[in-house]
Amino acid sequence: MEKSAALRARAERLFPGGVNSPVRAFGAVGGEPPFVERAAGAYLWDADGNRYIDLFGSWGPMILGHAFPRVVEAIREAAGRSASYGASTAAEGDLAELVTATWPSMEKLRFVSSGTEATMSAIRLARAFTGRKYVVKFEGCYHGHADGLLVKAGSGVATFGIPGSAGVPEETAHFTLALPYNDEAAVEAAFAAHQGEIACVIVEPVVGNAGCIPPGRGYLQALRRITKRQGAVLIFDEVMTGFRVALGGAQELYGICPDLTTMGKILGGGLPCGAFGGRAEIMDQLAPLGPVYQAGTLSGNPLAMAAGIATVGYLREHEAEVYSRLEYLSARITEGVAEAAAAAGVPLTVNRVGAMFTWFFSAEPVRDFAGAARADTRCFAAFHRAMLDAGVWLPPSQFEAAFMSTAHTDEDVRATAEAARGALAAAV
Ligand code: KE4
Repeated sequence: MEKSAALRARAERLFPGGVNSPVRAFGAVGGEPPFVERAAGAYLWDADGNRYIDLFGSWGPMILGHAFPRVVEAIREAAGRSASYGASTAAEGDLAELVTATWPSMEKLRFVSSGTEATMSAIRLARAFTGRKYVVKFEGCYHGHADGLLVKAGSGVATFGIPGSAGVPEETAHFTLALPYNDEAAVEAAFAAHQGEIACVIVEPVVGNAGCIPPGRGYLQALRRITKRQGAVLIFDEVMTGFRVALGGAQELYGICPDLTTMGKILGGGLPCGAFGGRAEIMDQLAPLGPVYQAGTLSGNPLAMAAGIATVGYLREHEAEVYSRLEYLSARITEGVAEAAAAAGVPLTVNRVGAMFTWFFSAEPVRDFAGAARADTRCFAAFHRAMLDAGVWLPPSQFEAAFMSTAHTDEDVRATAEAARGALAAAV
């Protein structure tokens, strides 16, 4: 690990914490994060030549595996025509049509360069459309790092949010209500306490950022019913679930039509790309048509569009094969580790929706953030380190989702279960 160590030493001189995104620093699991030099298919190689089975897939985008030939070729071809123009292109419409063809709620959309931009813009739009200020989010859901979304729950479910990060003014957090997930009564109470004041409800329809937490039966339907009755905008944050849990995302899986949807990750095939979209009457409030300003130098970037068209195009052309393979592999890999945990007498709860899942070190079911927080994070950290040493790279936090790709194989499933048997012995 000497090359990674040298790279880390330099990185720590250049970047706060040596990283360009905090979770990469392994703060939640300890140990020294390897520096990745290349990846192909289901595997990462670090600067010292060690190979890892990749179970976090760049936090979701790499659903076809790394360096998927059709995606690489599309990026290469687009790059030869320049990386960016700052002008409109056919490619933006080509990717948008792939989206609208499989996401009927997306009557109109706009591309941005990250999930954070997508959610930040969708909320501004919802506030303008409704003329209201308050935003409801849920504990354990992460929607990027815009100020108003870095908010923790206040004392009661209907009380105002408190800053979840330094630098977020109380005045900003005041307008965000952070409620418990999977709790319909809490949403009713918030609307009762803030009649006519709540602009939108933003939700991860399947939570990935507390670890994977599926919606309870009828929960998403309740959010749709309540927001419709209250005249509030329902925003599905499908940055992670989009094209992941189904080609049409969680809204296809659970049969819900949100007013706005945010996307990212898989949409750009690994390049910087996000989008927000939904009802045309809401989207048409955006400049230059309407009064809501939103903009981006690299929005609709030609290389991101090319990677997205190649990725989403492949998913559409091979939908049945892709999602049945992801379901098969994800079921087998989660069961394999669960069996190893049972054999080792280690309490483990598996939450999974399609090819996103989490092994919670908890004997209890995990249905909300409070449940996730009861997991044994020390045990998870020991498990993570032992799995990494055994060549399996899990997301470095109990509160993150793991992801499979179509490039993973039965051998990867077997090797992961074998590594888990050893790692679980180390974890207890
Ligand atoms: P980005 O700004 O990181 O592209 O997207 C923010 C975002 C929005 N919505 C959801 C549901 C998300 O999961 C994310 C970002 N996810 C994290 C992983 N949990 C990104 C990894 C990181 O922060 O480094």
